[in-house]
Amino acid sequence: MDEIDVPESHPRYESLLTRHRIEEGVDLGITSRQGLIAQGRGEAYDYLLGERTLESADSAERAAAAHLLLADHPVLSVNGNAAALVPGELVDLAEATGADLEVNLFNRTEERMERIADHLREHGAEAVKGLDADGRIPGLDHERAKVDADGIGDADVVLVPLEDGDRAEALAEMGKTELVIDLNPLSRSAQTATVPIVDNIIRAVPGITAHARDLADASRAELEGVVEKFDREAALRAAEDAIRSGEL
Ligand code: PTJ
Repeated sequence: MDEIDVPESHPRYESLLTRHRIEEGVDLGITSRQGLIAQGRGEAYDYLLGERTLESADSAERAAAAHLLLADHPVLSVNGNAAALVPGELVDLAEATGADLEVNLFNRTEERMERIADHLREHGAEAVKGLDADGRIPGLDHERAKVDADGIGDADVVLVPLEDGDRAEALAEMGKTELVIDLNPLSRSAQTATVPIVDNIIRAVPGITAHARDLADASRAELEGVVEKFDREAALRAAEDAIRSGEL
């Protein structure tokens, strides 16, 4: 990665690269200004977690990969922060798992929807859903509820990175298996997820892809074994313990 003028050996390289991508996302009209605040909150948790993927998060990433491979219709939901931080990595994950990519925004504007879809296509996405908006998530106000009927509306497994708690809960209530990436283990999104992945999206998405490639030839029984072995309560507890007792 040669996007910033800082050597990869710099101790804060990843954090500086992340900030650069989010700033650029705002400049490109992809990320909302609220996305900058959300990133700041995420960074604080990442700092407390030691800016690393915990063993429990790695297990969650493997379970997420197994869920995506077992799904009839997996969808990766993409918001303005995810699109700025990991566009190519999301395309790779979609390819590795056969998932659809769908733009789904908290602060929805048609302009930002189009820009994010274009940005994903520039990073190799062939089809991007979300623009039809002919489906609704029950129990949410109008703009936030819009989804594609043949995308998230029809999905059995949805990956929702950096999601707002209300919508995460509403999706879970629709009976969908929800895989959440969120650095805050206490957030409602992480608390309601089938698989809470408490890790930076920058590390989590490539982590899930690596597990999906590793599991590509696994049988259904093996994949179901990975899903069953994952303990969401233990993963949430491990992340909270790491934050509370971390050595900085
Ligand atoms: O693009 P939009 O309109 O869909 O808006 C996206 C944001 C993120 C602004 C919107 O969904 C929002 O306001 O989210 P919240 O309620 O601030 O929640 C975001 C969660 O993601 C928080 O719990 C953060 O700790 C977490 N987070 C932020 N950055 C990262 C992160 N988790 C993982 N990796 C990150 N880089």
